[in-house]
Amino acid sequence: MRQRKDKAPSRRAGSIALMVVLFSWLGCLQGEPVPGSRDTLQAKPHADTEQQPANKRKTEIGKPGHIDGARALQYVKEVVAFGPRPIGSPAHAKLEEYLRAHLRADTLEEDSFRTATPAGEMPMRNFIAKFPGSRDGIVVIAGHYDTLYGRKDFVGANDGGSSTGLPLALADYWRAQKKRSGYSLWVVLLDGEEAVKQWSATDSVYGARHLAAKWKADGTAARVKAFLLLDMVGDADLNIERDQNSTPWLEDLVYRAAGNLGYQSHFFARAVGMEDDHLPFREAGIPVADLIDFDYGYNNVFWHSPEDKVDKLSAQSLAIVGDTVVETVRLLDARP
Ligand code: 1BN
Ligand code: ZN
Repeated sequence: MRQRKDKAPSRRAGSIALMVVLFSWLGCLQGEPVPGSRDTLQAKPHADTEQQPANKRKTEIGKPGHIDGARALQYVKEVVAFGPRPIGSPAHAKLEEYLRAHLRADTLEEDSFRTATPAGEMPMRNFIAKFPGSRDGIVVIAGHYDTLYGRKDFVGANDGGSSTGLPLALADYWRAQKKRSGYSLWVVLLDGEEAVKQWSATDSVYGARHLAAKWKADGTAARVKAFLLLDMVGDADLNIERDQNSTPWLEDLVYRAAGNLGYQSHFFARAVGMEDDHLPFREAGIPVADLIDFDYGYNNVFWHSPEDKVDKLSAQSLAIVGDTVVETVRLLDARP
């Protein structure tokens, strides 16, 4: 059994002006349910043990029909092996080649653009791999592939690595499915999530802002039924936040999906307000959910730290989030 982490708020997040709103964190420490959460299962940290009824039991990891967490972790390791991958770096360019190679069998769109940053004009590129479905409408699964700018000591296994590796494993899963009867699925690798100087509305989420504006202008935004963002999803001690900047009904659906798989103890024990790649898409009128574990090490101490390395991650966490995404897509497909 794994221990849950202390739920105290991150001082570091506060110091960089992130609005992380913690709800009743003292209550969490006492094992009480978080106000506003959908039920009390999250108060039982180990609800996904073998005592669960069969229909609530944890699904088998890495078996056919489920996301291959070991493969997702292998992708993360390969991505991290390029070294720090900030925009404009040689490692970033190598990673773009790697993404192209892995997604070349799919209908792959590259959204390349140049944009002003505090370090001058920079080239950036989003990748969009498309898996067509029979139903009208699109579900987007996205993550960012850049890492912290200006930090040569930061390899971003979780922050950048997991948000690249898990979407690649999801693409593998949907590619193998051949024919989809639900919505079309678009796996998006976003560039330029990290700030170049200091996180602000104009210095952050460059790729997301560009793609959301493009989709708004060309009518794609109106066809997107849901946008699921994956960021920092590999922590071995997995605690995905309920994000108050995300669309409530979609957050509820994600929680139901996690519950269907017996994973609810890894979801929504606390509520935060995240600023991340999902916000430009929300502004474009798209329902969004940010799946992020912003409790990475005690008090989030590994976040943006040289300690954000592969040894902190697990294949199981990647599989839990991956399976929950697949189940969320199934629930979206089942909606009238
Ligand atoms: C997540 C991972 N984020 C950056 N890397 C978004 C974020 C920005 C989180 C500012 C907290 C503060
Ligand atoms: Zn980051």
